[in-house]
Amino acid sequence: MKILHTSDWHLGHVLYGHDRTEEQQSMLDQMVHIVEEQQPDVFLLCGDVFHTSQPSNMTQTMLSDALMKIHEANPQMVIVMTAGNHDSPTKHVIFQKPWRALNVYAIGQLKKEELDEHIIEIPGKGFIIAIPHVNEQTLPEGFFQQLLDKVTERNTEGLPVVMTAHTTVKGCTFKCHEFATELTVGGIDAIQLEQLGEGYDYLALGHIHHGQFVDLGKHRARYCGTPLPISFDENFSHSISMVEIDKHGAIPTVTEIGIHNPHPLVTLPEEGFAPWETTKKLLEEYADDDPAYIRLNVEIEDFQPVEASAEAAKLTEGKQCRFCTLNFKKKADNQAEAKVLTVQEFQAEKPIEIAKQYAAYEGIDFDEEMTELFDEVLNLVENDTRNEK
Ligand SMILES: [Mn+2]
Repeated sequence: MKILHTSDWHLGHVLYGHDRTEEQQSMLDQMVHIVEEQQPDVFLLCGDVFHTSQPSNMTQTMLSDALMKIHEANPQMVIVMTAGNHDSPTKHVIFQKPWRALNVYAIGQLKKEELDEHIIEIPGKGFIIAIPHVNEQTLPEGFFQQLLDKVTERNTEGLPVVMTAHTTVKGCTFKCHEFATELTVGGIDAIQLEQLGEGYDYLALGHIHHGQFVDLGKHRARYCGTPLPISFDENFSHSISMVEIDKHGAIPTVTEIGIHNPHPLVTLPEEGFAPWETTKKLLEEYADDDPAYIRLNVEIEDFQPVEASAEAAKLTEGKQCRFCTLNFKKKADNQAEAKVLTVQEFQAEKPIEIAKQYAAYEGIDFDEEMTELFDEVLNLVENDTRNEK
């Protein structure tokens, strides 16, 4: 079975007030072309079809036109489209019935009582267990395993089994997401991969925008990532994943097919931060005919430069690029922040606090890992001192 795995299209996404229809249309055209060339058996769109639960009329038309073309590029292909946390689960299924005429299965909500609604059998090819974004709290115990067991029962020919999910799996790379922690990304709490059950040959994941395998070495569970960057922090390559599985139990082969973005998201300077005058110069020198969205990373001494946004916008006049936003970072003023301690104060201070002050003075980020390492060293030293006594 050959599967095209994609997710997180976020159609209708607007970047700092700039309309992205042109890029999104280009991405959809590339999808049609890939289907035409690759002729997959299944096309999986694993959630976050739209950026908002209230997409505009134009955005909805863009999706239905694209589905039509994707279908025409390979009419036998089964298209499975699940709702993500950005989609409205009820709006997602409005055209569920007419879409079936195009071989499209739209899955919006969890059907606890009608498990078969989630199982799509492709005769002689394989099984798809299609699960949209689900709320962990309301999920019945062992739901995923229940579905997998049901398919195992039906799968007498030993055909490949593929499951979809739109969620955060513990241990994945999520750095491109704002306000994310190990425990929650994009408003979805991380769950253990094991909670999604056992018995699938490939788990097609959506939600995390950085493409990656989440079970290193096994190559069975994967985020395909966004085909177009949604934020400036998604500064990695964007693609769809072409997955091939011979039979049930076989290891899938995954090939990434790149999606070209005609309007790349560019940060100036490329690495780190630079003073305002330097950043302005970089923007001024940016190629006139290079269509891109620009973010400026500016290092400041004390105050943000007055009218910086207006000045940056003015510098892009006559250029193809569009100015989006400024990121300010204060230059670490080490001397001023250093605290002077008396001998008594120094002796009363905990070693970790002194280490933290030293790190701040040197401009070193004293993070969780540093704290752990410091505790380890401190333990060793304390043990040694005790032994010597
Ligand atoms: Mn998303």
